[in-house]
Amino acid sequence: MAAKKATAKNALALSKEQFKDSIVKHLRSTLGTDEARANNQAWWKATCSAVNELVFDRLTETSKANAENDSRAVHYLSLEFLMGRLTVNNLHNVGVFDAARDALTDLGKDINDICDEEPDMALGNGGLGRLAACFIDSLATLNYPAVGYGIHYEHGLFRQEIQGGRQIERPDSWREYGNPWEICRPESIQEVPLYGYVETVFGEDGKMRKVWHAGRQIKGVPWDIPVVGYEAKTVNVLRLWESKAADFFDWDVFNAGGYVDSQAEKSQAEAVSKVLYPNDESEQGKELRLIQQYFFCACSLKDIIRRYKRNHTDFSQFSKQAVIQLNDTHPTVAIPELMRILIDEEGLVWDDAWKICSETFAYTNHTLLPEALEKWAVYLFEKVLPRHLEIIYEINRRFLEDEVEAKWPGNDEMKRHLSIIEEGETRMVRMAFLCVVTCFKTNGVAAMHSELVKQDLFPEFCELWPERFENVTNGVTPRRWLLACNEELASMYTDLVGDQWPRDLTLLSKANEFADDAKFQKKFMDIKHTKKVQLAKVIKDLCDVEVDPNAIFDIQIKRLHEYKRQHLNVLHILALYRRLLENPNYEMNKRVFIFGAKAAPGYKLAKDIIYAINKIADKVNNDERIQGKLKVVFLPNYRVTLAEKLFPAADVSEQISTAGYEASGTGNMKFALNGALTLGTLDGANVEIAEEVGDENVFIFGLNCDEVKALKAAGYNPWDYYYGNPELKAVLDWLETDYFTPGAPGELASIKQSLLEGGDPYLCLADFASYSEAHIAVDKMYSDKKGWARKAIINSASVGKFNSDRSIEDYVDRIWHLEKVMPN
Ligand code: OX2
Repeated sequence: MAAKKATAKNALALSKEQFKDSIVKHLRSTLGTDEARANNQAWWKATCSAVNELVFDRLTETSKANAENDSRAVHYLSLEFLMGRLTVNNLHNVGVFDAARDALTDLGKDINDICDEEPDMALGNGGLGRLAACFIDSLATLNYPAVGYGIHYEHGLFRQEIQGGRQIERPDSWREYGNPWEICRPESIQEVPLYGYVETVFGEDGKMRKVWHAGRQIKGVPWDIPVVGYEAKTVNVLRLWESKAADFFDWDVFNAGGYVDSQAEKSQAEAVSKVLYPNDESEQGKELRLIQQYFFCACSLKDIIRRYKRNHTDFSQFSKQAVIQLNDTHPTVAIPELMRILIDEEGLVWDDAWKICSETFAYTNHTLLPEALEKWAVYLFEKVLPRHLEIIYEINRRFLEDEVEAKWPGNDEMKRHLSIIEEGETRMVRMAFLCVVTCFKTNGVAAMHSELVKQDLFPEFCELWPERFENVTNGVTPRRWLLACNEELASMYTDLVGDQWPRDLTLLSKANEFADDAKFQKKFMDIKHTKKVQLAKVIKDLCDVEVDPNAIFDIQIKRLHEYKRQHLNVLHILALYRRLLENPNYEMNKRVFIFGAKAAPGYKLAKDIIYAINKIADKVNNDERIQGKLKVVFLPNYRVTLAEKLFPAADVSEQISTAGYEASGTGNMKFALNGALTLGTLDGANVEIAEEVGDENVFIFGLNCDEVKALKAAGYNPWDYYYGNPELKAVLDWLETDYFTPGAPGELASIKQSLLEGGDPYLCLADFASYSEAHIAVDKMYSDKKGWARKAIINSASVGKFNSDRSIEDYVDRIWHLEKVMPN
């Protein structure tokens, strides 16, 4: 019997024949070509246009329903949305994937080739941006009124090339030849003021007012990306702002004969949405970055207020109608901006404006890393956003004089400690403090992280307002991360539990009953093998390395960062390699270590680690002495599209951050869902994954969070571990030789240096022995085929909790309090 497929039920669904007609029609009338002349790119665009006939209709119906119901909506402000490709996902969500595939087949085209034409929409760095993408998918699927707001970057995250083992950054041009999913909305353009000065004026009534005379204006042009809910009638919008020079400026200067100046004005304005900052979890102290933040917040708030005013004449209902979620501190400047609009433009008094703001904004914290907690120099604020700085000062004054004084009377040290303004040589605005002081809720992204947010990051704020702190554990959309990326496993689950699991992922738990069933195990592991064969081909194509699909595929894919400890993985690989060289009979299953990671362009050590992985791979993969038992692969240009091929093919999921540093992780969830076993520390959501799948089905190693803190407090000395563990010493010393970089000794030495002289801030050496033992346990377990299959099944079947639909329902219950709206 042919495997059943989960496809979205859809009253509007097109038959194969209708789809064919529609594609051909669009080839001709939209793209000006025909079946004979069209290239794959044209076929792809025609396919998208055919889908859009369904999608755009629903978009209109959704916005009509929301307007008619005057429904409360969430506005998700995020500097990053890591959408990846949309075609396959949209086909699935609209419920026409099969029709499209069959139509294209009839037309002589392979749907995979056609969909491969789509560039990734990489408007984000990593987990934070991908989370935003999963969340808007879930919001639409659950029929909640929601708008995602962000920046329409001309260039997304850089394309990574590897040359001579090193990362080279190339510009990403995702929309160079147009993007069929986006709609420009010139009717909703917004003006954004910048720079200038603030004037105090007194009205005829004697009342004081502030007037901001901006020195420059730019305009924000909205581009709407439809967000198609699964099986849902809802199509929400992701509205991304593109910056352009404000028209009148061009003309004034131009008419005065300043052609060159008018061009400069234009390119300065356009620079604002030109590039995504390629930093993950580190502050980027650039004026342009502050302007980016303000630009998209200002445009989005104006848009929200414009929509609100369609049904309201005053602001009394504003916080009932709109909740604004700040995705990390990047959109914090929306807070003083709303205060400014309400007071300076709408004429509200401070207390009323403050009440609205503090009932409207909520804030999600994604990291505890001190370098990622944004601070902006006061002088920069003063220059770019002078009125906003005044407002921040006033928010701070009231907070310190009223709330802090009441709780800790006369305690100036506490005031200094909690002030939104950090005193020092360069005075700074602490954005996270501004969020916590204003927002009605602050949440972390996994249970453990949310506890640390309360205990370590904001303990005094938590004492002041314990009710403001929440947890919402992250999740991932099962539509993209199982249904679309692992067709084979998806069909198997549909056979087992019916076609509703892409909404209710807990249905998969039925597979637990079959975890010991030989036939079920075989089917499950055959699928894993198929996905490994497919990945092996990708590896051959991209890296020219042959890997054996019978080997253990051990994968670490995430941004390159010291706290994520790719270098701990490297040290262990070297130890294994050394064992194999010393003892050719060393018993182990064949193992392929696969990495995918981008390093921030300015992050030297992270780039050195990429270089080390590639150099070690060159050596290991070509060393005949080890008989192919060990392979190392670094896949270039890790991104959503590559991730979709990696998660389904993994046996082992490397989640090895120093405990207490990874807020949640979401890759860990995608791996488990696709049947990989976690090898990880008790960090972030690993803790909850272990709870769900059972401790016996994960490999936990290393220091826990309290032990990390204790070791650091006691004075951690990495040299103790270096001298105490001969194998560790040997592999570290190896890095200083020219073994992996013939003729160039010392090229990999920076890693050793950071781990010894550099103090090993992320405790790689402290965790090495335990990590190495855990790997032995992995290897042993893999030899027990049935035992492994059982664990893989249990993992996949037991992570229903990590559906991003559940995360969204938690946000709705605990923070947003939305009602569903069903479009017609
Ligand atoms: C990431 C966190 O590092 C990761 O742990 C988390 O899963 C993800 O956000 C989504 O919540 N930039 N990226 C993150 O935090 C920041 C800041």
